[in-house]
Amino acid sequence: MSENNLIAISGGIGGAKLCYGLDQILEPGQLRVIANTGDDFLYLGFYISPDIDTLIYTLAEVNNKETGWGREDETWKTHNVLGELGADNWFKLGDKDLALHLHRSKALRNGETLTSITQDIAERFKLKTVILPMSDHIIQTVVDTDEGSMPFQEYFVKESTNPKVREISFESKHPETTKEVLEAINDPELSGFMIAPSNPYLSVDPILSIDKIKQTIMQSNKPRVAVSPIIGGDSVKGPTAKIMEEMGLEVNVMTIANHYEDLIDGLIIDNTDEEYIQAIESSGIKVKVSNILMNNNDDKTRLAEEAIEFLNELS
Ligand code: FO1
Repeated sequence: MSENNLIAISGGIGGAKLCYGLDQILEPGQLRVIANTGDDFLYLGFYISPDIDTLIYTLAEVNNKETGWGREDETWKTHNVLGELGADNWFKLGDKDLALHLHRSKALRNGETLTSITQDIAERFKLKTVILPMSDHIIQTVVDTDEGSMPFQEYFVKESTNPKVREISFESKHPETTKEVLEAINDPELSGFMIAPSNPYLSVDPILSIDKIKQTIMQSNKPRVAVSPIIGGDSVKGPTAKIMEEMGLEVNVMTIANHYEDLIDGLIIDNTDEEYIQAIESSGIKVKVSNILMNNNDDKTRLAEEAIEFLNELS
């Protein structure tokens, strides 16, 4: 795999699984992940960046395999005492996870950028992949629902995704990316882009909402492949299918193809969705069919290998 230098565009849990597979088979430094930070928020005075942390914990193999977020072998003493004190504890921070939040929040208060502290933490976890926050500024995903407009984590965790989604927007005073992201996209050695099977509306769109990122990717002549987050008319995990229904979209891989239509050259869909091959290909997107459900680490590396092969076929 020595000739492959990839950029993955990813949110948290689902996307991190493919990034894990890619990380396993690529050489150090060959994978750079542009990570969604639209879910970031301030909580108990800490700067929380869930997708970055899920990516770091997953690639470092210290993630909680059941929840997909947070760390394995976690303890919850601080979380429980916060409850006893009547403080906010709707967003669960484990004790080990809290240490990372103390460290990152202090660095940010001292003027470090999210990019530099993320790089530092990734090195401490001995990652060979580079994790690049989409921005060093706050770009907040706001979910407009039948119960009002709310920041992403209130919708996702506090309200358990129960409100019905009407619209999703991204709010920022500085909707700018970083020089590190632009250098990665413009790297002449880059082989292509991989859009991970993250929620297109909540995890990938915040990244593409930054004009400079979208434009620079569109100007690149490197191939772009997405892995579908929808299998057999449902999401693998998380609320993607529910949100699609609420926004009046048909829950199938054709909708995913249409959503990414001007962005991607190829889409990897599941065997169970074979019936959509012709319709997707007639929209100008090449299709690869595979088993895209990632239940274990072998599934992740196999899918990553197939995705790289497909990307190389399209170049
Ligand atoms: N998700 C939950 O459903 N409940 C939680 O209490 C929770 C805590 C949490 C703490 C740290 C972290 O990095 C992620 C956490 N998540 C939690 C997951 C997270 O909010 C979402 O999965 C992502 O933002 C969606 O990509």
